[in-house]
Amino acid sequence: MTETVAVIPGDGIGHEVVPATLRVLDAVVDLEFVHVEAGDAVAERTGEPLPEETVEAVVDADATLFGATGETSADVILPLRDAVDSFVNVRPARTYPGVDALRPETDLVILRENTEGVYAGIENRLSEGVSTLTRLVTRSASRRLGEFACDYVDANGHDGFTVAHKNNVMRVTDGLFVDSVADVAAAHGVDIDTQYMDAMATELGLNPAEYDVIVCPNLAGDMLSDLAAGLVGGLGLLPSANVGSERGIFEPVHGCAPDIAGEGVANPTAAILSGAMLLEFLDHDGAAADVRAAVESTLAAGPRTPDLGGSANTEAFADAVIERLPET
Ligand code: GGG
Repeated sequence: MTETVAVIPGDGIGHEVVPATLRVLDAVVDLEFVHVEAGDAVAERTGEPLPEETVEAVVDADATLFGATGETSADVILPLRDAVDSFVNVRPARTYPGVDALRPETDLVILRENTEGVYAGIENRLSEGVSTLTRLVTRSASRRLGEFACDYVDANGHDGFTVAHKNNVMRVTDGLFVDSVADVAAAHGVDIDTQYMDAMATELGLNPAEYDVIVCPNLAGDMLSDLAAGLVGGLGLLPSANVGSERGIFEPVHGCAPDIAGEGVANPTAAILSGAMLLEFLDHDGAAADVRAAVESTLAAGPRTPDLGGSANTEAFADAVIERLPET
């Protein structure tokens, strides 16, 4: 049976990198795409950034390809992650031959808690000059992330993982986070170490090869992955997978990039590699490997987009990837 994929370009360069990715996916696997809207533009038109039909399409689909949203991100991607119970966001960051990277030795994966922390949306304006934000951490979500991390290191041949936290300051919330993840790791016999997330930010810049798999709370994962993007050649290279028990949403780590939106020059690598993660999630491992290999060889030989020093546009890069795919 043909699997269905909900497709949400969102805003800005989402409308450039997502169509390029669909062309690549179309070249390797037969999928049925269900096109739906979300983000700033639909909010401006209708007053609703996340139409009900979009949520339904995402819940009904086997997987979702998401581009990027702008000001309405919190109203779009956070509820969508909840809708498919995606408790972890998998964000690999590595370098590629042909790409000028600040730290070419970087090759790591961030496993970001995806439902809680300061992204749980519990904010209040108490008075004109006072606002509060509640940081939510539960044992169950932290353990679930820990279980995923243990399975992930086993499945991918890693020795263990590093937990990023700040439990010297956020003693109660990150105390619970670290203890819960550590309990699970101990039960699985998986080695872990722990590190303050601010110290990790420095160490990542100086010695990225020290890191393999990083497990962290929600906001830390959002920030550390952007930092990692800076080490490997830019945000145009980082894919991600919001993984739930039965559904997944696959999105480039980058945002909607209003500064270049509409010019057709956005780097679609992150979106295409998110598409490869989507293919793997749907058990099309061979097709996923083909897409990755084609992206790697395109990055190595060119053409490349302007963010990587080239002059190719989004479509030309996608064409070059498609040309490098095996004949079907
Ligand atoms: N595709 C990435 C995107 O739309 N990013 C906007 C953003 O700020 N997302 C917040 C998040 O990833 O939690």
